[in-house]
Amino acid sequence: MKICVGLLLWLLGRSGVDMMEIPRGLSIGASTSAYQVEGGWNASDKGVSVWDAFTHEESSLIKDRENGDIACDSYHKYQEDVALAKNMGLQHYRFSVSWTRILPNGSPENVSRVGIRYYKNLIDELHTYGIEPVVTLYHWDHPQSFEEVGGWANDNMIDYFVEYARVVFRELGSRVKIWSTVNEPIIYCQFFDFGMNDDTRKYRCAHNLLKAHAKVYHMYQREFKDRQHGQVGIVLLCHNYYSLNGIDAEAEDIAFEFGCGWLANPIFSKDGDYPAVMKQKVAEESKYQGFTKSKLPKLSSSWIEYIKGSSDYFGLNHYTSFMVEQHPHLNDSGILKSDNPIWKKGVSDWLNIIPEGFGEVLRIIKEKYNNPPVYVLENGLSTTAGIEDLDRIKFLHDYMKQMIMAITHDGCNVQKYTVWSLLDTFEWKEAYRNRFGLVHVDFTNNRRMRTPKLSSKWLHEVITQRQLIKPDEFMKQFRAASYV
Ligand SMILES: *[C@@H]1O[C@H](CO)[C@@H](O)[C@H](O)[C@H]1NC(C)=O
Ligand SMILES: *[C@@H]1O[C@H](CO)[C@@H](O)[C@H](O)[C@H]1NC(C)=O
Ligand SMILES: CC(=O)N[C@H]1CO[C@H](CO)[C@@H](O)[C@@H]1O
Repeated sequence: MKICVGLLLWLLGRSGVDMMEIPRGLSIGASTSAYQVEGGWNASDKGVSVWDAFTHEESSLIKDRENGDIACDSYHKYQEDVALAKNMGLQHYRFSVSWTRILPNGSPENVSRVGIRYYKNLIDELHTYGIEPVVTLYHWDHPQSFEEVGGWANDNMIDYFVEYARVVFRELGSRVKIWSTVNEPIIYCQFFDFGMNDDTRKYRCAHNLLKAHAKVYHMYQREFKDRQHGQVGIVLLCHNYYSLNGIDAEAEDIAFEFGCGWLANPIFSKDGDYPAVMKQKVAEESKYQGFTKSKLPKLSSSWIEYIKGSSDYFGLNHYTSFMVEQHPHLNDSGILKSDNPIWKKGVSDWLNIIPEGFGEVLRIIKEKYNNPPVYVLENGLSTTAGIEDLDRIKFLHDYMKQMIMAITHDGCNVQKYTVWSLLDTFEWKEAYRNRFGLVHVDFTNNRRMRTPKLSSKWLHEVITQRQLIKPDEFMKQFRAASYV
């Protein structure tokens, strides 16, 4: 389909349809993560990560027995990725650094020059086109050797992470102004931690990730901030909740605190520490289950002070909402989650499409945490493979509209909006079935050919015109422009 972009712009500009403006200063970008796109799992001296080991050893637990050995092959095709981002007009690009590409055996004394070179090249390429790099240090792919001594349940991981982060800041920090420490720690601990699947370990895992985050934040302030002037934050997944009977606000709040609040409260609240309701409920349930003390580890008062405020922005991933009701002794929260049968879903069964929930979450963050700067670092829809992704355009439009209303009506301090994802990626246990990309990737072919979907053309128009273009308007004008 060949289109005349100039005409499309002209038609849209003239359409006279009342469209919402993109707030001044809101940066729009797209996101990926290392294991999900890079491939090159054994390129050069790269070490083995937990995801390399897991997909190779437990392939039966992954859809189609797939893995990320090649994924989108972004390790070799990063210039193509950046060109796609540039053609879309993206203002920032969020990606993550692979721990084992930088430190093949985990030791900070053994830095891979080839690994560092790869990320320097990628970042330089982004800067060439004026695209701001937003870089996550850890998106779940730590060295397998650390997993073998306990992974995130082992307190030593905290210092391993600090050592790794120091190398990355030293080597790449002059080129990067926005860092994220950890992506969605709770989700990692709840669903992807490879150890025993028990509550005690889950709480310990999150406890150590929280401390590791805070230590890296303070290390940056001490050792790099003066020279590099960057920001360091954390990325949390926050769902929205609606009580099943429509009146149980307590159920909604408990669900929020056991999800988003678990790590947001220690970092962003005025008093710090784990949420009060979480401390209380886990202590009660632990006693009920016969534990001699709470399964939730205690934060000492010095840790509480040290962790409080340890993030320059609130990195938010948001996709979905759930129904909730209280159910004593179900999990520690006493919350039963469900879906409303009338809700539409993405291809991922957890992804209920509820645009209003996005606005709710932004307002809750504003209220609970004193309106911090929010960088939305993931939001998007999974579909099946294909190029004509009208569902995605509608999803992005509807979610962005709620976000813009939260900004303009409610004063929420949202500064970045980032679509997950730039490309179709390896979606963890769902492998290549669930496609979140603005760009289609042909995983059946070794060349991993990339084809921009319709949504990437829509997003390009949104960014260049700074208008939230309505999906039907876009399609009308797009069809008109396609047929000249
Ligand atoms: C790297 O892994 C691929 C499988 O993805 C394998 O075919 C190849 O031999 C490996 N290369 C090295 C150098 O081990
Ligand atoms: C660095 O890597 C080399 C080669 O893999 C290895 O022999 C050496 O022991 C490593 N050094 C440290 C300090 O881990
Ligand atoms: C978050 C969580 O742990 N949810 C669990 C609560 O209990 C039900 C029923 O036992 C599980 O299916 C959920 O996974």
